[in-house]
Amino acid sequence: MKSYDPHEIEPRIQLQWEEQGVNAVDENSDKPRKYVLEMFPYPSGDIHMGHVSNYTYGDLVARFSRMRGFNVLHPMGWDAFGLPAENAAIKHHSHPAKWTYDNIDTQRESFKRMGFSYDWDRTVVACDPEYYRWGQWIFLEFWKRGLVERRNSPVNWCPGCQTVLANEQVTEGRCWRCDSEVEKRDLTQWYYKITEYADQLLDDLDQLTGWPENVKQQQANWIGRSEGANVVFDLVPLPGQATAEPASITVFTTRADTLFGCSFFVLAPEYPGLPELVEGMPQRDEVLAFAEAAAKVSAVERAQGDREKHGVFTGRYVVNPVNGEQVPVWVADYVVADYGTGAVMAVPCGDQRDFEFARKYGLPIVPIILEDGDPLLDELAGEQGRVVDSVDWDEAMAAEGTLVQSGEFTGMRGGKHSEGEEAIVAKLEAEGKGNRTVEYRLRDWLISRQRYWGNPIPAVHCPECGVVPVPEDQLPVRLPEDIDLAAGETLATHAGFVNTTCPKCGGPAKRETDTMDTFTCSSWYYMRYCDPHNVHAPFASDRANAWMPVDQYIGGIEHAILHLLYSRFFTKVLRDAGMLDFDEPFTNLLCQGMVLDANGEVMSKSKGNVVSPEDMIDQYGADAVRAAMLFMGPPDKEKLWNEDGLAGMYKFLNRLWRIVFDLVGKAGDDTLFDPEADASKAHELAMAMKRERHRVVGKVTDDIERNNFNTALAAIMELTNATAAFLRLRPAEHRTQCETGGPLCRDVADTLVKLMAPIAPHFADELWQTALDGEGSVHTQPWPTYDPSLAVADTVEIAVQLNGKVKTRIEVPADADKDAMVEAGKAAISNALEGKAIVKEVAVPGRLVNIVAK
Ligand code: ANZ
Ligand code: ZN
Repeated sequence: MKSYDPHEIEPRIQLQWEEQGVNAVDENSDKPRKYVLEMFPYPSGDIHMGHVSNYTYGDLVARFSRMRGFNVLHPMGWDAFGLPAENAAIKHHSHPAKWTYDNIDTQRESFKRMGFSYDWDRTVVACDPEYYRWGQWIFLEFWKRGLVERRNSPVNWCPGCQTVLANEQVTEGRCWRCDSEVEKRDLTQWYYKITEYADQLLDDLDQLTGWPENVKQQQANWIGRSEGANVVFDLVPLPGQATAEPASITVFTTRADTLFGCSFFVLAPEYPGLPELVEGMPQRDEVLAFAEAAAKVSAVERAQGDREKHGVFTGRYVVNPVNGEQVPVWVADYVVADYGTGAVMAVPCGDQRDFEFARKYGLPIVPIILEDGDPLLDELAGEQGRVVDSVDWDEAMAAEGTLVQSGEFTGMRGGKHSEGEEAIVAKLEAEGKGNRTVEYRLRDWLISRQRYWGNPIPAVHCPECGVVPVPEDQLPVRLPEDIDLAAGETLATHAGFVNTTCPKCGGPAKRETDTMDTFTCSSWYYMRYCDPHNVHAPFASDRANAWMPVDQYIGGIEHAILHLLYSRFFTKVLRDAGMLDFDEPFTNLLCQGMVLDANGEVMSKSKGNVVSPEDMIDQYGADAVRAAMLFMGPPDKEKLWNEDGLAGMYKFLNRLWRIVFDLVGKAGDDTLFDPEADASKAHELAMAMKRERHRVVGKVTDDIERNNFNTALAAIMELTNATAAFLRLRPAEHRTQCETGGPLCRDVADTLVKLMAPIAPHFADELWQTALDGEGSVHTQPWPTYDPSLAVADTVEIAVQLNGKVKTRIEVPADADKDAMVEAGKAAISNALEGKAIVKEVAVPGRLVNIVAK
């Protein structure tokens, strides 16, 4: 037996895989297809432990699926546009392409060292003109479909990255990438109209039964569909004014049922009609100064409930349409401009934000909805008009209850979608004072970026024809290679790029110099993998429809909103364009948990606690690293990386290596025991091993199908232990006169090697080829089958008690009923029972028999 040497085995086996093409997809195979995909990485250079876990999970699923008889598509590529490349180029006076492709080379080597089974022939690189060309083509397709728009609006500007950001890329007022405070600027930008798909993106979440609930919840919250009503409040004209200039203000509310409790009105600081509203008022200067200062507070911060709220009174009043009451109009920083109408009917009784604001500024809190059991309910019983106009509560009322002091609606249930809400909206509609409507939190996707290293937006600005799309046959619009970013050159200053002719009139024109958000590249790369060399289209529909949707997608939870939402959007648009015949791109989604250091801290360069996968491979080999990662815990949970676990796994592999050789040595020996007939200790241990073999294959199969990789490996260890217990017997004990033990040993060896193949692929292949003398690669072998009826023990050991004291232990058939157990128990202690009268017989299946006798 040779010893286990991963450093010798792994590179050699990797070469074999390449030569034999075991990872290549066969488009003509008639096996059922399976698409296993991990999110493609940004080529940042060295791989980290997060890559190791994510891609090890995917590789395990891919290898398992191949052995299960699937034709597996398992590709890899690079999300290669983006700022870090540009920044590195500026720093080193080089070109972003060089940095990017160097990093891709490094990363590809690391992935190969890890033994990941990608079909490298299908690689997609986002900055390759052959790929981004089709991203431009898709942009034009979106444009044709009315889903592209250029508009001027306040946008998020990151001073650090010197570019605009999508709403989704701003967290708590800061840039998702560089953490700079984001500013609002008015700019003309390009948008994808994702809001047109808001309903579908929300409703189709129901189809995604293979997605984690929390991801679906985050998407639903982000889309934020709210069903409610617009309600019109007339403005009270100023004294001496014939009519108010804006005659009314409309609000969006989900709680029209609370209208009788509206005691003031709040406008967002950016509310468009605000300057006119306060023109000529004594409050004018104060209001406008407040609005200017408050506008700086980001929408996200304003939406945070726990922020201190500020506001000023405008001096103006509006009329409540249900009771004619005049309510004061305020401006406050807790109302956002781009939701609903930017105006709110404040109901401090029912809304906590309004409640806090009312408390702070001494505005009335009128009780109009009460929880069941509230003592005020009795006091107000039957009163339609207002009796109580203030309360001393600590917080706003619960969301549902009974309406009080609400005119004809008094006594009805109140709440979202309640009886009261419906009745009041019906009345408003009848009087022309309101209408049902739906609001979304989702905004159109701002896709233009003022950076070089991205996919150029294929448009031309012509003084005669306006904004003109670049014709398809002129794609791709290539990024110029001769650019000196370090010298401050940009696409906009690159004369060779900017100056062009108009595709429509042929006159002199300027190219669009914005590039697309890199999330556009990652929104369809998985479609390109299905047909990566197509030169006529992004992909052929029949290829994409044959492989997709992706059966198992694996990636980080940080993509719960952005990437997954955008990909779902692209899928639906391309489906509507007739290119795809399914609604959702990813059937099953696994979001991996972070890999932390041994103390539970995030690994980072600044903390100096980064564990290098390359170092670990140098010491223990890739298979041990893979297995240790899998064993560290459930894939969707956080994992604490520690090297002891890795060292332990390396030991396990060594042990298993010897066991497999040992088993094979016994397999050839036809003088072994007879596992079916022999009653020796050897027989017992052999039967236990055989049971474990069937049980464990069943468990590993189920576990991997449910992505429980750590428990699958734990089960393999249990089979290993059962095998070791058998092998530990002295050789003489194995030998009896029979011939059936050999095949069992051979079968267990074979099984162990195949079960390990998706986990430690080089290790298993080497054992397959040497110890087991197998044909070709283990990765082209079928997955072991099992017989559940052989997985259960046929006897169990039970305790036999006399008056509660254990007298002896006996074996009974595992399926023995209570009577049989009692009979066997009585027989086993018949001596002790002699001369006694039996009072009671108790049997606990699988555990014990107790005889009570006097
Ligand atoms: C009156 C009311 C009474 C409200 C009550 C709530 C509770 P969702 O469910 O998130 O859609 N609102 C409307 N526009 C707003 C804006 N631009 N900025 C801040 N808040 C705004 O929230 C809808 C509710 O948010 C609306 O219903 C409105 O307050 C507030 F007991 O109207 B409600
Ligand atoms: Zn023109």
